[in-house]
Amino acid sequence: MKSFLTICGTILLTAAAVLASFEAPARQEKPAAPPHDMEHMHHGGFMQGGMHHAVAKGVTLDAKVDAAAHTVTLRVGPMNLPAHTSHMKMPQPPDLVWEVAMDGWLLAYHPKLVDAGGNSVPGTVLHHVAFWNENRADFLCPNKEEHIFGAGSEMTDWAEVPGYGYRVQTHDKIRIETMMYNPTATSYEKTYLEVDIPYADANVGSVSKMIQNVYPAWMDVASCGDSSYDVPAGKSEKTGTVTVKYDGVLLGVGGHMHDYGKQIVLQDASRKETVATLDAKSDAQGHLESVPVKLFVQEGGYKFAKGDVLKVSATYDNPTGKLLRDGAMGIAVGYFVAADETQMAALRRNPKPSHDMAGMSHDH
Ligand SMILES: [Cu+2]
Repeated sequence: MKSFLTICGTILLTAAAVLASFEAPARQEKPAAPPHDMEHMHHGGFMQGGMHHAVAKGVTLDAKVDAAAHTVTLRVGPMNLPAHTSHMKMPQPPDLVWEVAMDGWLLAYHPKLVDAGGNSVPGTVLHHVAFWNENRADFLCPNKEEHIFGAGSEMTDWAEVPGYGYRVQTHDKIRIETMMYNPTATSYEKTYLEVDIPYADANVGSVSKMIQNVYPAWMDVASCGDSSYDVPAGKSEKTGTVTVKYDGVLLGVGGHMHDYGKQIVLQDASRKETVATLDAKSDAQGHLESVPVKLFVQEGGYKFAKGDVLKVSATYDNPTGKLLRDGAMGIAVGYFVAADETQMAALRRNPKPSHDMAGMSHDH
């Protein structure tokens, strides 16, 4: 299993994280496709490649609330994962929706893979998982839904940042996109993805009153488009910008890249300052192991002003000698705290009428 991105057992590892599929539902076309393909329409990159995933049968979402422990455990499965199967060949779980049953804050996300007997399964078989709040627009890229959590095979653990949480309301619909693969020589039967989510209840106690809202900030070299892009052979760099529309602070920043990723740099171009330079860790073959996290919590956060243009760049060094189609992503990921919380209320959207068309019916 690849390394976990936990920071020396301390509090902070912000959102930092390294995520996974950030292909947002940015595709706006409404193609007439057979129903079994619909779940993946919003994976723009895949569609562009003219490729379709088969949908795995019998995969469901179970949400178990442990009220005493204040933890929700989401469980996606069972999934059968034959050895040596690419993500394109693997039948994939459909998009599944978790309807939130509490009013409060999600504080952390702890993903793991297990088999039916509860034994752990290596994270290498998770291509990515992504959670999207269908009831809210992203504050940087309002054409996308709010992307609240993601992880790839590095199984990034999003640790709690004490005093901060992601606000949810009863009936919020969180769409869960899961993509599996199995590059290993071992087949795994009846695999489950579990994500433990500690939460705080808004209706209980004084503690919850001290929690500040965070907004996940995905600062992508693809700006507000599809996150996947082609990476050429050899060294390459891709740069994008995104404009901050609210005053506030960034609590910390991590990054998400794919194999052969080298570095992510986040700059505030308006201020001509480098916010963070994150050097990826890879194994000898260039397979990505982790991207570090830089925290600003101690200093009260890194200040962003409304109108600031953020510049993100990602460098890759692809040793395969060929272009890797949709092989790269470059995203700086952090938690944003708004100076004026009331402005953020405008990001709330009306729920979609139906989930049969997940990813297709976004009203951009
Ligand atoms: Cu990715």
